[in-house]
Amino acid sequence: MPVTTSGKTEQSRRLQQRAESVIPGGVNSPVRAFRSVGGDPVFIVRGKGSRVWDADENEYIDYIGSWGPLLLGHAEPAVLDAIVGAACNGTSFGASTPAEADLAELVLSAFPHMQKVRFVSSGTEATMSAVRLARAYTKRKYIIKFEGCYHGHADCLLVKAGSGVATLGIPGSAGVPDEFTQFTLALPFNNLAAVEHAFHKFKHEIACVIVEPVVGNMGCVPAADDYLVGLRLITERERAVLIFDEVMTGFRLAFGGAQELYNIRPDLTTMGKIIGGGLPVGAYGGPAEIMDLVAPLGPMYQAGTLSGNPLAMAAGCAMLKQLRERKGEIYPRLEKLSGDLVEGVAAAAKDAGVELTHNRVGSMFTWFFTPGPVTNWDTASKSNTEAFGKFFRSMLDQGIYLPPSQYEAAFLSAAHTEDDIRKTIAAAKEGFAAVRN
Ligand code: KE4
Repeated sequence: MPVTTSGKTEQSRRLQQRAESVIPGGVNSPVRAFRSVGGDPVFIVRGKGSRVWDADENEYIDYIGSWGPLLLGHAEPAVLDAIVGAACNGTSFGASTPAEADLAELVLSAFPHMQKVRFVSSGTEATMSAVRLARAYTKRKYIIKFEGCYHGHADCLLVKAGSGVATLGIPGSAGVPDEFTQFTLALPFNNLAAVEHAFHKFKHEIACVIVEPVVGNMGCVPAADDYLVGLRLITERERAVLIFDEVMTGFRLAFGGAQELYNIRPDLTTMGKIIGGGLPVGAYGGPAEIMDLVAPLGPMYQAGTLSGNPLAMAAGCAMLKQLRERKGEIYPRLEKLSGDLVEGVAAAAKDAGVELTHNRVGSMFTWFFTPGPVTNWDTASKSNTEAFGKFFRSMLDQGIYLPPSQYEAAFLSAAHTEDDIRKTIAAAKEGFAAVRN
């Protein structure tokens, strides 16, 4: 199916001006503002499969996929049917519904290390709650996170964070008193010696280590060999909680997420994105020994008006049932198509004489405008973001919608086709020419 772009942007520009008058920056999440790539944000009006259309009727091959949730592509029929069916019975009750245990059982079937799971409405809520739970369980104060990793915008985690914080080049956030982050240790990713040093210095005071097992939020950065095993061994020895933040990787890298792919058992797992099928769902889970500390069973409080919302549960169940039934087809296809795409674009960069390195795990990937290798924030942040901006805008003009930041992962869906990949590689050749000029 051809990608049709009118090149017009008047409607999106008009909508942006209107939005800016009533919403900070005209956006409800900063990365959508295109601040690091320049130009006007596009306003999307609909999506289907691998494609989205903006207010000026430009069509795009979409590699954002709502920042990860849409592993099956936009407007997946089974998910839509589930949402409509649930909505006909009402939208929210503030009471327990059968669908919550339906989704919980589906999640636990894919993550056997988890005995119980609690649903919330965002990844931020999931990680914030998991850190609170780790502190309650260990009765310790300090937490370890890694530079360039992003775990949502809870105060204690907005330290040297990736994603939109890195995109905007801000150290953390205004409004977070030093006292709120004094117990947060931000260490370099892929460096076990730094973790050992921290545990030596703060012996018996560190509640948890929270990590993206494959980082998406400084761009895609895989863990070095034995790094995750190292974190597991150190946290077991030190009796600290290991939290795998699988908000992005859960159900994306495998049906059982990164912990299946790398065969590592974390203590707690946080999730989001895919488990909501595009509706607001987050989750945190782990062994009953830890999870039973969560109110009303235990003293660790966490709550939410729309937690377990019936429409979100229905969408999540439909999504995960599709993945469970089709995983033998979906994950190998994602691996093949993603590999063809990432290698094809990298070859185009080489032909154009543009310095580029690429990281990919399954269907999440990033092309970094730096010679590389990119293994942590220090190396990722050496990327030429001006060159990335030129490439992004050229690709957008050609109907290819990449994440509007060098420090974000791009995503492929099961709805993408070989023809989408061919078109994207062809567009990249022009994109690299734009970078050269
Ligand atoms: P949310 O609160 O945005 O649902 O989830 C926070 C979060 C937690 N953990 C990981 C690993 C995440 O990637 C995220 C959110 N991801 C970003 C994309 N890099 C969301 C996009 C945005 O901020 O608009």
